[in-house]
Amino acid sequence: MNQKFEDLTITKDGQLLLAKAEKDQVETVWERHQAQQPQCGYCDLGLSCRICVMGPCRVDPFGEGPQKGVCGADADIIVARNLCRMVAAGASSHSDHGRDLVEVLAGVSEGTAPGYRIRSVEKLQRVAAEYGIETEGKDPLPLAGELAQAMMEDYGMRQKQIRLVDRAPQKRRELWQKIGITPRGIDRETSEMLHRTHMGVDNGWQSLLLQALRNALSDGWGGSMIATEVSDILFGIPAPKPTTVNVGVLKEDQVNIIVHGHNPVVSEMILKACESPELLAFAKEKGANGISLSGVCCTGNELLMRHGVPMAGNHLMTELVLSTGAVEMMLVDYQCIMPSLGTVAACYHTKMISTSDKARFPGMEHREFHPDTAEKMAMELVKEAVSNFTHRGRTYIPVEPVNAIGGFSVETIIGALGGTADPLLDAIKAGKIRGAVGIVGCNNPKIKQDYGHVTLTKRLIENDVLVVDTGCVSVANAKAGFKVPEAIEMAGPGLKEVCGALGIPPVLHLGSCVDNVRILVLVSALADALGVDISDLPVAGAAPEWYSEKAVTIGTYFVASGVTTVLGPMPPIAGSMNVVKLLTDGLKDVVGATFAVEPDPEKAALIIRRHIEGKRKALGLAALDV
Ligand code: BF8
Ligand code: SF4
Repeated sequence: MNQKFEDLTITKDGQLLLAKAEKDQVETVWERHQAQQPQCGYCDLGLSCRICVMGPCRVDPFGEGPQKGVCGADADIIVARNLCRMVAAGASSHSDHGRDLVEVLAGVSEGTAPGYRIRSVEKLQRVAAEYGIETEGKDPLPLAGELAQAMMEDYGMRQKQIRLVDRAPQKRRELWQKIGITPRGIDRETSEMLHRTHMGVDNGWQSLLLQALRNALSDGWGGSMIATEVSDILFGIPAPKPTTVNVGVLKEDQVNIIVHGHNPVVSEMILKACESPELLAFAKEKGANGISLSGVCCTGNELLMRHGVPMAGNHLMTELVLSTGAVEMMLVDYQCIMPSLGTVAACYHTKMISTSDKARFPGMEHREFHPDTAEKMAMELVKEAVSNFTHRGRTYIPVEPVNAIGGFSVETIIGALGGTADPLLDAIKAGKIRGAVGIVGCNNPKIKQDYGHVTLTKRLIENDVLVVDTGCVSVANAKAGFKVPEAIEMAGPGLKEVCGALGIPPVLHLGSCVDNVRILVLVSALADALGVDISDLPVAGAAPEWYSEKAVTIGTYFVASGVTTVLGPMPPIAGSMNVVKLLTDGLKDVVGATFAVEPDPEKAALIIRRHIEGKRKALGLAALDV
């Protein structure tokens, strides 16, 4: 590897473990990324198409070679179709995750999911009421069954509109209605998106992109929102709790188990097994001082939010945590799990377990979790992890963990404000807080790991912009020390005063990627309190290091909901200036928000601050010249 590790990641644990991986001859994502250079220019511009077998086709961006595919599709159609299919894939991933949770909710109601229960009856009743279900005098279990059925209907096509769209401000709902993008069934929108991008169906690049907005909304206000709400019902509404982050959370003297993936259906059962007295005693027998569970990626965020379970790292750390040699077992479910992990683990004693019937990986043992047997399966697997402790070789845990606080659900944020959003609004009106930004998304080897997230966050909070984050950003920001109350010292004077009075950090951890819907709920509450639309608020979204199709969908539902969003890496659309112009400018006249692309986080911070001050001015609030 000829790049300096400091050029690849800003994190100390990442740099030190890259050196260790090199010594151990473990190949990493960065090396494979380098080996792929130069990546295909046609694909990068979105100008290649392999939708049908008259192709594959490509359009020459320099105007010298072919300008149309075999079927006659031009650059605009090809670029739009490719992007639309990314949105459909992202929406289906989140929504399928939500569906798995709804099935567990139904199982709890029927008594066929013994390890699970209703942890938040209050939220169950609240969400059931939103679905128009009579809650008065009903026991939680039958109520859970009715809610699960109603949510399943949301996935189908019987309705004109999915239920939770009603949470959006009235003006936004009217706008969606007017332009015809109110999401109907969750699966329906994804299925229609795939239909419309089949050869010979929708060949209007604008109408295709409008359907992409509707498809993304079916995720944001549908599949993902259901995933978050049902997770809260089954596992509890998150509340602030202390935790620790980075590779230093691994313990030399304990059995280390890592959960990776997204759905808390698996990780919650593993946590329960790790706490069982029987297995803790077994760990002692094997010479370990306990069982230490930690997470990577979003299922880790789910556990961190609700239980304060530590986080070993974000997306680009998932291979490197294994090269500590200190992990007895890693359990994965689905999404963002590199198929390289089994090969990395084979260099150490780590056991790799795949758990989902829909996700298999090379070099992993497949042990399927189902709601009826999950509890038992978790006990068996944790026992195997403990037994593996005696096979451990030399370990390398090169850093001390960093403290952080997670668990900021909308409920706790409003609670911390004294029951209404008013104090936050007052602080925004007074200019102590200029606005709020949701920084979301992944790591991507195209960008120095965590540099985009941490730099953007730093610049925003020092300029009195409140930051909320999710997914892999939230881990980056926690590692950087932004998530302890003392971090207000890094904030501007106004934000420092407000957060100091509330005893909260200037950067609030809102959860996993499906939890981006908490941001939608929060901005809706702010818009309602002000009597305006979401697009009028001094808020923005950002995804400085995104890589996944899910991130495209999230960005799209943010924008369709009225939140202007700045992307770091350029999506594969530059082959069509029409598509680029529509997404970065034209959408303003359609949904009141746009995308922007700026890989340099210093410049992205300026774009966002200008946007926020512009919105303040339009609301009649004091605005700064940025
Ligand atoms: O859903 S932020 S790398 S882990 S896609 Fe994946 Fe991106 Fe991380 Fe979670 Ni979200
Ligand atoms: Fe080529 Fe058209 Fe087929 Fe795409 S759909 S591969 S552009 S013929």
